[in-house]
Amino acid sequence: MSNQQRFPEQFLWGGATAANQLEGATNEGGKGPNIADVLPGGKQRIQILTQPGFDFKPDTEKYHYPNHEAIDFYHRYKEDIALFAEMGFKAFRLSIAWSRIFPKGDEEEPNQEGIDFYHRVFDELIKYNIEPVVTISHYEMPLHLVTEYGGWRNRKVIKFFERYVTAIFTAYKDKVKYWMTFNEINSALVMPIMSLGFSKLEDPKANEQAVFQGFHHQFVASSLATKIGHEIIPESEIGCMIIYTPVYPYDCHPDNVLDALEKEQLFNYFCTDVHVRGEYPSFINRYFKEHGIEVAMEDGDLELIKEYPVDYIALSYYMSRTEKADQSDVETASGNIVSGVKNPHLEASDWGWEIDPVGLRISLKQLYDRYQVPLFVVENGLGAYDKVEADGTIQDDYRIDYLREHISAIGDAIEDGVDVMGYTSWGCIDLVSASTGEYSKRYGFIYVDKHDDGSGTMERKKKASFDWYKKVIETNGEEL
Ligand code: BGP
Repeated sequence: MSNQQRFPEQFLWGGATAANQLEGATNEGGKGPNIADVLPGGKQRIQILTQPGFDFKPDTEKYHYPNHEAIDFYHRYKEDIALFAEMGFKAFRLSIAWSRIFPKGDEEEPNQEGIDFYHRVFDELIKYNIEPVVTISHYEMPLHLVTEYGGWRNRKVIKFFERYVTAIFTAYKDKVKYWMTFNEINSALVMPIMSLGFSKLEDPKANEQAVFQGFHHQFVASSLATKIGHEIIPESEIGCMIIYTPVYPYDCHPDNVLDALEKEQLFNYFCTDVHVRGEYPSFINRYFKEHGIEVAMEDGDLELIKEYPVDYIALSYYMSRTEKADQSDVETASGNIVSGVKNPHLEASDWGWEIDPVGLRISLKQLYDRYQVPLFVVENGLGAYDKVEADGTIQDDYRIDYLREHISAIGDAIEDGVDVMGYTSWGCIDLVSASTGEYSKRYGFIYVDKHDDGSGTMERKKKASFDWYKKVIETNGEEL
């Protein structure tokens, strides 16, 4: 397939990860526990993420989420980065674990050992001309801020976050240009525990009140990060990060079209409108009124949000979503992150995530039409069960097919006039899954010999997709 010169010269090809799913070494280097450290893997995890009223009493002894070990990037980063360099990565997205820098979250001074660790990682990336792309907060709130402060519901957390971003911008000002504030900020609408640091509340009304209050604090915090980041690193680019799932109406019945539009406004555009336009969108007023939500704000909050919008939008894209106002007569798409109804035109992954490459082109066009700021696809990929063959190879053709179609859709969007900065596929090296807390849902070009029962050597092996992606980068997306 030829896609000659569809991708710009400086396109940031690479892969994406998050500290809690990658590093392990949970108790090393002075790191404190964070929210991800105390979430167990398997069925119990999904309940904790989504079930209202889960009695959240973290017990670090009882809960053993595999991120205690994850894939041990903390000790093996040199080997892993050398493999990324071999694939020709131009960029590597990683997150900084807040609790490595501020172990409890509310200290005055940062933990030097934590600062030093990321210096070593960034130096290693720079050695190979790989641009670090840093998520400031990726589902990793220090546990103390969760248990003692109630997470982002508490306005005091803004101050702690301000200290954290000041410390990391200052430390890494000569090494990191690309930053993003909160991973998948809008995901709190379905699972607040990961990003806002509290379990879904039993009473839906109280839950929504808490979520939107948490959002407001994060919006203020994000604007402060943009302000401080630009002061300390004038050439920095600081983005927001959302999970984008275009919402399709089930059919052309006007009620269904309106229903899909409203769900899209709330899930896809509420957070980005505030982050990019610097204003709460007018559609939210009616929603707040009908749901009895009153967001407490302080003087100067709205001015700050207006003055310091983000520079670009980073997005994760895994699936589209189909909605119908009355869902009583249709099958639901229960595997999707936000369920909706089953789309009869789409296949799904082994975990029920509906696969829709055209949806990625639609997403990019929709976002660019609305905001006219650069877009960065920082997550996309296929979670699958991989098999090591008798000869030691891993033939993940299904992953290559998935990625080829999605990258091609980005090429189409670029030809449509959309400004796309780069593509970092999710889990470029196998790591722990965020939703299942297990190793068996694999995304990587690099296989890691580690299994859900705790067995495995952690040995790294190249999958068939490794050479394929290397070629994609080498030809700047011409050969897919
Ligand atoms: C996103 C998260 C990632 C990641 C990815 C894949 O929602 O930002 O942390 O894990 O999804 O999801 P999962 O690991 O659940 O398959």
